[in-house]
Amino acid sequence: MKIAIVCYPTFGGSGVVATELGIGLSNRGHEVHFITYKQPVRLEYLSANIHFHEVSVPEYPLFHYQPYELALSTKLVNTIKKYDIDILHVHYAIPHAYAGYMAKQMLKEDGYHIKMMTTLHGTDITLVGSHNFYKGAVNFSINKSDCVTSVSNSLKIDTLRIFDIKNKIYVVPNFIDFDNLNDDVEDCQRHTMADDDEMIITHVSNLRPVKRISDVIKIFANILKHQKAKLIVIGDGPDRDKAVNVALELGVRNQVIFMGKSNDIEKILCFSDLFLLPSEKESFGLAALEAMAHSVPVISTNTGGLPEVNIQGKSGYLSNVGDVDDMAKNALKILSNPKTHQKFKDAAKARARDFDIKNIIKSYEELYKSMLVES
Ligand code: GMT
Repeated sequence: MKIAIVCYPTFGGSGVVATELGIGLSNRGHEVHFITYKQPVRLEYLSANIHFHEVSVPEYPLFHYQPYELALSTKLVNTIKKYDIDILHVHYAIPHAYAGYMAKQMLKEDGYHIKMMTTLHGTDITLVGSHNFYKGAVNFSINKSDCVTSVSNSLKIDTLRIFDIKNKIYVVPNFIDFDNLNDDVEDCQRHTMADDDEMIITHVSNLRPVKRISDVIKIFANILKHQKAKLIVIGDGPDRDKAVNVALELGVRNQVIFMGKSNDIEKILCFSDLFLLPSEKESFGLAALEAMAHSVPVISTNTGGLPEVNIQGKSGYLSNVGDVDDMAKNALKILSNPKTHQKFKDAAKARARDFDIKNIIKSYEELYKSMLVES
């Protein structure tokens, strides 16, 4: 099939999922066209089967906001026609489903009927999309999609609760490409980060308020009362300064390493002992799944789709949002004994294997095929 993928090309989870899916589809012989404003961060190479089409938005001083949706719709129409695309797959409803619908309508005028799948990722529904400023347009464009998927059952339930959705929502979870996982322990540079007697605790996110980065620091400070450790924070965002201040207030600043945005998360995960994800909301928690794939147990909240990924008492533990004492207690339970730690590490990896791309990608292919069969 010829598949056009629209996504955010940045470090966010939805862009990572869309990019890995496109690479996976191309490995299975499909022709994949990424259409977005920048080459996606995880798309390191282009090949005969993977193409990238940049959406440019010229600056014009009359506009307070440059009309990205118009540029995207136009680019979609031109690319779909030029490459005879079969399926348009948009990731993150805002504004991609809306621009995709406009492209569909424009193409219809020329007798070209493209099928559009919209994959809902989380904040497009629970945070941004539910806002009254956007809700009508998001609701409309989800209903106008030929197929709608969500990355967890929890997100599906949220979508049906928040919006008035007429079409079926298929749950297709996020995944890990184990064949391309860089899990080579010889690469591990643990000694560069921590002393031999220190545990390495990791958090990866965009440091937005929904991630509750202050809780990450508080949990870590509680752990430090009983266990020598370092905290590595990967990613950047609006709450970084707040996190630095909390670390200073709690007297743990010297034990926290802020690494900023990184394309080398695997290198950190390979020597991480524990992963913290105390989010307020999380439709799936791809960062937690990636940690588990590297045998890192997860301490998370029990919000949204996290219980569909992290299994209580096996791959890690789940607590109520904000209960930093419980999260620290659970972390120490895992770390206090090497045998227990190893048991959790093995279970985390085993659980992550349930999300192997080899199984998940087939669900997308089946849905694409069924869309093409419908007239
Ligand atoms: O977590 C974020 O803020 C980024 C956001 C995104 O859209 O890139 O992540 C969402 O999609 C990811 C991929 O499907 C999910 O793993 C995250 O749980 C989800 N984030 C939230 O629901 C807050």
